[in-house]
Amino acid sequence: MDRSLFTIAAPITPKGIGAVAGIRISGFDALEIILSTISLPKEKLQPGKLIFTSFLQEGVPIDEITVCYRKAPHSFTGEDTVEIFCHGGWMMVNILMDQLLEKGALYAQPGEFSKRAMENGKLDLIKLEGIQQIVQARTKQEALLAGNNLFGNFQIQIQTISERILEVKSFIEAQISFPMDMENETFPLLEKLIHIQENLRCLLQQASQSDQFRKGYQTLIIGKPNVGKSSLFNALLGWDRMLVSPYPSTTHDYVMELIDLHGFPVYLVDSAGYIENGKEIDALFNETLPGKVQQSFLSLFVLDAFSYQSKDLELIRQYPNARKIIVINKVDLTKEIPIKAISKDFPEIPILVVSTVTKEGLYDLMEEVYNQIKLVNPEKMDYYLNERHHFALKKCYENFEKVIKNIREGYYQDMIASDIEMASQWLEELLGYRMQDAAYQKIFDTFCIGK
Ligand SMILES: Nc1nc2c(ncn2[C@@H]2O[C@H](COP(=O)(O)OP(=O)(O)O)[C@@H](O)[C@H]2O)c(=O)[nH]1
Ligand SMILES: [Mg+2]
Repeated sequence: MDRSLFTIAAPITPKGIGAVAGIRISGFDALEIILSTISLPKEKLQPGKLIFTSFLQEGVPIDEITVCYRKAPHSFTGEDTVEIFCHGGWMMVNILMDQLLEKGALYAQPGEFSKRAMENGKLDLIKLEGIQQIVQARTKQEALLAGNNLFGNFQIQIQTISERILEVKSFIEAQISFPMDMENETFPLLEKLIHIQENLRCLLQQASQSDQFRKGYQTLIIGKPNVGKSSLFNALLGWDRMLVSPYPSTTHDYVMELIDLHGFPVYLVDSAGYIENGKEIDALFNETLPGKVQQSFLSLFVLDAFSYQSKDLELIRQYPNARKIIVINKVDLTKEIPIKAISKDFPEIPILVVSTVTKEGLYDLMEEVYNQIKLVNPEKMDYYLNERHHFALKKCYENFEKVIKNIREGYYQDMIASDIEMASQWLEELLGYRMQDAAYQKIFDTFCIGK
């Protein structure tokens, strides 16, 4: 069945309780369908105007709604589109949807509105992915970064690089075709190539930062039983997520929650207490711990200031390569804080002194976590790139490296021309000019209904 011949409809607001809910209808029959369900004549539905009216079921008004008609091609999808806003909650939306389907609309599939928008030239691939990133944003900063992708700056940057590549490609091709004519040309080929390579390198750096941002900054809290890991977890989270008790081994699992740290998504993970020769369940936990530390961005090693013994540092020594912070907790209980001895053993590791009871030091601890994040994000993120962008950029860069190496080593022309061609094809792929239908479909499949 060719769905593009049909008019589609779907809720565009999430399932749940809210003052207002929206439905979008798009396609050739959108206007006719809506006119058969409202108490307004056609001439009242002026394009682009929000009109107040009633929704009818068998001629009886069942809800007050607003309707906005957009005439093709001046709509999100480029087709005739009607958006209606009824009262919220999910039930009225369902009743209205039933009516629209009965009048001939098909229930839109995930991403189907966006797909039509692309097919009608209303959206390009990068913008489409930007919308998806906004919808899925976990922090304000993420939404703002994703928002940048709507306004074409990234496309302009890629197009500029593409044009520069085309310029050097034309030069090399001319050298192949008309070697005599080109002998006296003073084209700074290598200089231009290096400049393009530098642009690509900066974008790759942005792509790596974006990858880490998307993954989030997993921050694992570890230490012996009863040092106050769960108390710290709750305190940093701002609510009592974990059970806290004076009995050792209250926590027996990894528990993760998301926090927004100056716009960065930080996944805080509480864990069980580390016991070296404990019961079976402790052994089980110990087995999983190295993997967990390795996949975490950062580990907070918690010590108890009151019961501190130098052998508590053993656990820290087991992970020489992990990014870490030492947290000395319960400083409300003692004035003798072993900070000097510890910093002598671990001069490189930041040490923070806190109390989850008085809350002292907690702000500084979060600022130190933020410092660690900044260390891996040295540059301002201008673009928020996804895995697809990263892959295409990497491929383009690799081909480019080959080009420069071959030119430096004196290989010339045919081989170089073909690598340059590959590099420019990867940029076209990035902009979506060369994508196969299946690859497109994979992107739409990740969309929610109504988008
Ligand atoms: N005095 C004091 N007690 C604390 C502090 N943090 C945690 N505790 C107590 O230490 C005990 C163990 O805490 P918990 O968070 O369950 O430790 P965990 O086993 O490491 O998760 C509980 O009785 C907490 O109330 C602190 O900063 N000061
Ligand atoms: Mg605990």
